[in-house]
Amino acid sequence: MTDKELHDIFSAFKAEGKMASARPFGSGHINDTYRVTTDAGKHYLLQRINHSVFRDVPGLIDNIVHVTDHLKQKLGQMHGAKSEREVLALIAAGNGLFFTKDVAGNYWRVFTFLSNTKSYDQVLTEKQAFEGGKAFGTFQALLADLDPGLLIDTIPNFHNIGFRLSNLDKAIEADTAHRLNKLASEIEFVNERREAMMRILEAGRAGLLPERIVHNDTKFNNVLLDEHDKAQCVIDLDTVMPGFVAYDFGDAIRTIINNAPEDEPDMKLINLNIPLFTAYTKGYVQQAAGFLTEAEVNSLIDGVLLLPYMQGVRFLTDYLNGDTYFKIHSPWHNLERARAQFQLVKKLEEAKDTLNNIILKNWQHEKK
Ligand code: ADP
Ligand code: GN1
Ligand code: MG
Repeated sequence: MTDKELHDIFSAFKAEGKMASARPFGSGHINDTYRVTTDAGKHYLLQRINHSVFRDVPGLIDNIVHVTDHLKQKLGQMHGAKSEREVLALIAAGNGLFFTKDVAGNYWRVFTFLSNTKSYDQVLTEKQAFEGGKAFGTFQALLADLDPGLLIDTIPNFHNIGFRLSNLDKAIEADTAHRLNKLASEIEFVNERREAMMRILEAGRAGLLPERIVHNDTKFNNVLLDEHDKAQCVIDLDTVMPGFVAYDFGDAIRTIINNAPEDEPDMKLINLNIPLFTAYTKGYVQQAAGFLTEAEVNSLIDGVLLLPYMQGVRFLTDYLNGDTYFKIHSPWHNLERARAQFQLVKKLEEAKDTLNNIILKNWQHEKK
């Protein structure tokens, strides 16, 4: 995008001042994000919403309005909370809506920029992990009384592993990008675990796990910490919709417990960091103990195994489809990502009992 184009798009929003500069920001795989500074010295976050991923952008924006209004109202009742720093705030466009459409048909939105915050692709300290757990636990707790009927499914079947596996099967069948050869071991890895990975879905279908409003994209760079590494704001609300708490727990752990980045090509470097796992679990359980059922607590470990597995399946599918979904930095990026996720699953399988004991110990401690 040129500065002129960004300037024109930004001027559709009721921000303070005109765009003085814009620079690409963050490392998200889906939306295009820019940090805008205005001639009035204010900072904003301008985003092009990926509408091939999110098919109903007005519905998605409505979801965010419902969720952020509810969070603001709840925080308003809490002593010491600062809702303007702890909840994302959309800026209205001149059309009265919270988004605008450019001449090419792309959707854009603007949030106030939360200054003096950091988002980490990789967690470095137990304090960060603990604060992340607190942030996502509080997020779920505050939304526990929002009517799920108000929200649309922004991506239907988002964490439905049956759906994700059937998409992989279709991609294998079509082999559009002619990449199927050399993937035998990855496909075998997936196949060996198909049934085991259905546990959460089956428990949900049997009515054993409640559907709640959850975040659905809790990788660690979707929580902002302040300059002292205290939790400040949960961001990236595009996938907030009904789901199971184990999905949020598992997706967060996927990025926290891994000593290496999500796309680490060297398998030897993919190791588990148990202290970071323990710290996240402690922060999460502290905030969530008030609403979690025993069945949900027992499902968290299944989420820890499922989410990296499902993420690997999604990366592998995208690789086979010729990289149509996730942003990539090399032609083999999605394959490297898939392999790294499967390696993480192997490590998690080995440590499953240890991890579950940590979850249960923290839960018992909070219930006392
Ligand atoms: P994506 O869906 O592409 O991941 P995000 O909404 O997560 O997009 O935004 C990308 C990055 O921009 C985040 O990881 C974070 O670093 C930063 N970010 C997002 N919203 C804000 C905000 N309101 N203030 C400051 N930084 C933000
Ligand atoms: C995407 O948007 P971002 O980068 O926070 C993806 C998540 C994946 C993640 C993997 C809407 O998240 O589901 O877990 O990449 N978001 C969507 O890094 O598909
Ligand atoms: Mg993000």
